[in-house]
Amino acid sequence: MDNIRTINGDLIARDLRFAIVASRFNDLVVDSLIRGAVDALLRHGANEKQVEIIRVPGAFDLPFVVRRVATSKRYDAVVALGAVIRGATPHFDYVAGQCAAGLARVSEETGVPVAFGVLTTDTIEQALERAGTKAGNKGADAAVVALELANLLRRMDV
Ligand code: INI
Repeated sequence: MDNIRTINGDLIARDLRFAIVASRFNDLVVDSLIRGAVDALLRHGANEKQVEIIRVPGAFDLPFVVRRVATSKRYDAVVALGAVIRGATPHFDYVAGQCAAGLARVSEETGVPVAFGVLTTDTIEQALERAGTKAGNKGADAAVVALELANLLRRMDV
């Protein structure tokens, strides 16, 4: 193991630029995810000029806008934030499924890291637990992943 070259992305924001693309739907939850993401980036050395926040109506609308953001060449990584909360109909499955699949596709096809910070929960309580209360803040977690992936890409020579 000692002789095997290992490449890791570090967690230093340096001169990297980040877009946080976040939905307004369930904004009580999503606003906390945004606060967590911004706080994580700033605490890892970013300044406020390195971060931009773009709001979209709902989680279903994230992939469309994230694709435009990712192809703009203005950002090293994207943090996609939202909250899809199950209701009485199958609507949840369409919104959550298309959102997750669309974001994965954008990341793969553009080569720009897109961290998935979209909560998919059965209840509002479960969402709030993951937005800065007892289960942490998934917005902050996604921001750290975006940071690591952006640094990893810079370090990889492929
Ligand atoms: N959008 C969400 O972000 N979360 C939800 O829970 C949600 N539900 O349940 O309907 C939701 N719907 C709106 C959707 O994302 C789009 O904005 C809409 O369909 C227009 O494209």
